[in-house]
Amino acid sequence: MELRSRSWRREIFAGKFWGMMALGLVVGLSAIAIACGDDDEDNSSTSPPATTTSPSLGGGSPSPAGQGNTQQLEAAIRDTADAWNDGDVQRFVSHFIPQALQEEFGATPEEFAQSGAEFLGDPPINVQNISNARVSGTSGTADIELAFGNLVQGERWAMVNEGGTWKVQSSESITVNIPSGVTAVDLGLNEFAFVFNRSQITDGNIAFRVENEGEQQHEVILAKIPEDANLQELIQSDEEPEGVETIGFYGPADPGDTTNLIFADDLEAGRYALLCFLEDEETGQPHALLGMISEFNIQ
Ligand SMILES: [Cu+2]
Repeated sequence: MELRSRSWRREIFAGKFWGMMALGLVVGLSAIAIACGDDDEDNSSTSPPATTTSPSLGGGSPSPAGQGNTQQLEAAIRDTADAWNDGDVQRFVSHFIPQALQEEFGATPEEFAQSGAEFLGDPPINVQNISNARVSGTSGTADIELAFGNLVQGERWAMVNEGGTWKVQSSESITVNIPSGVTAVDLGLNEFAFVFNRSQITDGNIAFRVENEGEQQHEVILAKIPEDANLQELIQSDEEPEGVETIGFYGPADPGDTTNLIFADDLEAGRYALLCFLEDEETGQPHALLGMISEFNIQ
């Protein structure tokens, strides 16, 4: 069988979701040993977002002490998201060192400027929370909870202050806890199935607690699909099928990897598919065609 199913996914994820993957939501970037917080007092693991006094934002040179600069760091993080949402390529790019842009987007600043305008701002990024912001000299880190469209993601950014501008140096995914009151649905990934208890899904107020229980890498693509769609036909479609909306994405996940798929807003009523298109290590077949495909309904 011709394995065409990847093409529309590639199209989606090479285009619209390229930025999402690149932002470190998916790829486990080699985490630069992040400033480990033995350099100042502002590093309790339970510390809330820093509330230290701060000099005015956007000031020229960084202060040597670091104390108080967390607000500049946080402002830069929010400005990065704003630039994305505004479609302001130059401003967005200005918040990354070239190496980070290369690692996370596979592009030089020039290449990014040429190709970036297409997908910037779609979907919008909403910074929901910044915590554990720390600054030491010209280095900083922060844990960021952001909604990329409807998908909530946790990221840890390592940043560097260059000439008064805080720039992303590297990022890695971190797990966001499922809020209380949200139904946590365990979702196991293995060869070759999505394993979950469909009866747990009674409404759209859910989150998935994902674990790769298998021996191969897997991914989760959550897509809203038309009520009358033929799922088997759909995954073999050459083109991005009409009416398919990708809601969430995770992977590739190594065996044993876990994450939470959390949604900013309840999932709308409708029909949803879970898909994995990674290729079987033995046959090269996409997992979806080997059975790693499932669906559920939200009333
Ligand atoms: Cu798989």
